[in-house]
Amino acid sequence: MSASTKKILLSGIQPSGRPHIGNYFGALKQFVDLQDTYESYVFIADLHALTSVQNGKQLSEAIVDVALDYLAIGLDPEKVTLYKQSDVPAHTELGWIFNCITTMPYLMRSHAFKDAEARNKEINVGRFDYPMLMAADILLYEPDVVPVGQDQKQHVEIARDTAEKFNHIYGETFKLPEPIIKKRLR
Ligand code: LTN
Repeated sequence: MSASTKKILLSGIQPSGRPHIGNYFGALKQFVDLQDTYESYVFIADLHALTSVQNGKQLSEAIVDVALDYLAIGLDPEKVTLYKQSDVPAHTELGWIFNCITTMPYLMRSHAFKDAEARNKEINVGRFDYPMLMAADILLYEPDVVPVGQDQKQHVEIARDTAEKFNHIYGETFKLPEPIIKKRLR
């Protein structure tokens, strides 16, 4: 199949510490398994990591570690477009536009927000808004599929809701992506 007729896959991983075996089986392995079937975009979500890492040196190192791990597990840069989120300003630009069509009560219903708030009331605004940047990460590339771990399922649903909401307000623009969730082994 030529590149232009392949379906599109997009996913990312947050560089806040070294990816572990759970990330590997939960999400990363799927990127490798699917790289021949899909036109793939896989990125390092460094702006998302800023919601929890505020040490520049630590973040720079984690970015390089994730890049090395991507290569080590067998992602082929000849086949897959590998990039760093902050190198593409459109992610934050579209994230802002999504902020303006999304309500606070809607975001307050997210599991990730409730969990974070239960642990610490003083969560930062970036943390609260995490799903809007993630919706932008996804919808910009018009992917057909978004392979993620089980813990990210709701974030992909939020991206779908946001696409629908935008399309409703401004006219048909964004494609609704399907999550691919790996079943737990047991
Ligand atoms: N939230 C994800 C990382 C992530 C992502 C994305 C995954 C940021 N943007 C877009 C898929 C699509 C995580 O913590 N693993």
